[in-house]
Amino acid sequence: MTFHSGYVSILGRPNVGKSTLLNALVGEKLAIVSPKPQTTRNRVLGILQVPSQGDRPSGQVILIDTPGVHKPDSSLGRTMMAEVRQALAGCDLLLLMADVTHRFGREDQFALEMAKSSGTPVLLLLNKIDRVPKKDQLLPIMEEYRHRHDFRAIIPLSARKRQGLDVLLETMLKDLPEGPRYFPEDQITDQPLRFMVAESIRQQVVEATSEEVPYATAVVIDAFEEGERLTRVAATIHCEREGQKRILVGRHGQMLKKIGTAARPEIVRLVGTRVFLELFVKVSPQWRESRSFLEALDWRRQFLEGRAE
Ligand SMILES: Nc1nc2c(ncn2[C@@H]2O[C@H](COP(=O)(O)OP(=O)(O)OP(=O)(O)O)[C@@H](O)[C@H]2O)c(=O)[nH]1
Ligand SMILES: [Mg+2]
Repeated sequence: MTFHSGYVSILGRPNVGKSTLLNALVGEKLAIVSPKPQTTRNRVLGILQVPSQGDRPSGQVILIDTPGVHKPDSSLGRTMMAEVRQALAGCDLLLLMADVTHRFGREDQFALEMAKSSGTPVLLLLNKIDRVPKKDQLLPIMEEYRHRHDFRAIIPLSARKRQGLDVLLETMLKDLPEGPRYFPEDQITDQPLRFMVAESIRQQVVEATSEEVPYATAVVIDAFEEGERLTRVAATIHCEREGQKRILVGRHGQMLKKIGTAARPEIVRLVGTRVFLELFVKVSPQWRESRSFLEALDWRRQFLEGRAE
């Protein structure tokens, strides 16, 4: 039996459900999901081991979730778009995702153009079909897309309800070349644990706050000490203004406490020990424009620098 493998990047405008799809396919929460757009800020790799089934060959699919395609208005936004371009470079297959409950807009067009100019085969995923009462409503949407690009296939699905995932899996495997197993069989991501812990905290910040606060916050792990039975984590939630800090701390520190309490179970699950979690809030004016701050947030860069030492 042949073994198919390769890198598959998920591309689309913010909020279409890219991270939801990554998590659904891998079966683990690897990426933050939120109803607020521009949640994902960096490439998130998820590794799928696929056993053979019927005609379907076995293989390994290396999925890359990317930030939503948008016109950036900050250095953070430009860094996010650079992450998207890096995910497109050298991948074997693209999954262009659209939200069927939304009209095709400027950002969809932008994503489509990126997909076209990459020269990589593209599968079009029409997501959120659970929100479409009659399935024949999908036909005109599919027809419209057919005129936009010569897609390898068009697959309606619901990432949230896990509908259409088998068809997607089978199509991906067929479209990927024969190749090696790139990662060990038991590996599901390349993200370091401490970054996943930071993201668990950011998920709760995004959920608990509104308006500009989710966009103006970043989580940095200051200390991460893994013991056999207890892991000590100290993290700082950076924001840009005093007013945001007041919101994040809350009256008598209640908001910060709420964020910590909500993040803890996931952190416990991730590290597999008891957790001592300390959270701080700091105003770092205009961190979204600071190159050094953005570089410090980039775990891939830290990893390489750590190795070089
Ligand atoms: N009804 C429905 N909602 C979905 C589906 N997939 C995702 N969502 C919701 O859509 C919202 C955005 O999902 P994400 O997975 O965070 O979207 P994303 O494309 O990763 O967004 P960015 O990271 O901001 O680019 C969340 O509220 C999800 O729960 C789906 O199949 N059906
Ligand atoms: Mg996302």
